[in-house]
Amino acid sequence: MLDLFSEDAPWSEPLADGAVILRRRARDESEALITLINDVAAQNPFYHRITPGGHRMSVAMTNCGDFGWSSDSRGYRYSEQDSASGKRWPPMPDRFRALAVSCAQEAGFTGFSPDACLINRYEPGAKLTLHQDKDEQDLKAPIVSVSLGLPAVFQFGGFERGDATQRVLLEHGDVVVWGGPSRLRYHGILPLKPGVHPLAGAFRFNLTFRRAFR
Ligand code: MD3
Ligand code: FE
Repeated sequence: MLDLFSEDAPWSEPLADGAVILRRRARDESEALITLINDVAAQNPFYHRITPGGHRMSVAMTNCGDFGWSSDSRGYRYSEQDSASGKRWPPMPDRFRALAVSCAQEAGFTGFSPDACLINRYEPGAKLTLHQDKDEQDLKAPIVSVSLGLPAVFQFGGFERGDATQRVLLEHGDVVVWGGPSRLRYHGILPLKPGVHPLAGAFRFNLTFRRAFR
């Protein structure tokens, strides 16, 4: 049916200089995206990485694309292989790339060409403490993040760990584009509340599309 009232259509919310939330932007294709996540995970399973400090991360991760981000006792890095299995990462599905590129474009970033997609899986209680994403070579390229499944409270701060933070709820289908001056802001995810999502079950998934190497 034609959506005459468009209360159902995606909308955008500016968050900070260089950062915009495209609310529900991925909702209509979310079922296909979750199927593709499961396909990737069937090849390179979600895994709770160990930080260089020796802690097991509460978020489980896998990747697709030419490069994937992971950590082990030796440190954090982007690499062509999954250090857990020694296998290459599965290719980035065309549908993933197309979504990331068009969302970046809608946010004003032309020419985005992601070479890495990190896939995070949150279970109840899983969190990501405040951090910066700065392992990428080209900090002029934005990061595009896609939230699927259970909602989570996202925290975003300033350019130093101790700066004040804002809290924003990220829900199923929300896309956030981070670039320009926001690219190096501290950010994190508060512990996930338990729940059941009709498409994602007891989980929250987050895709982050990145340009790791020039
Ligand atoms: C702000 N992921 O994977 S997405 C990460 O929901 C990460 O799983 C979170 O932080 C998640 O590194 C947050 C939103 C996000 C992603 C990257 C950013 C916000 C960002 C990079 C710079 C500034
Ligand atoms: Fe991050």
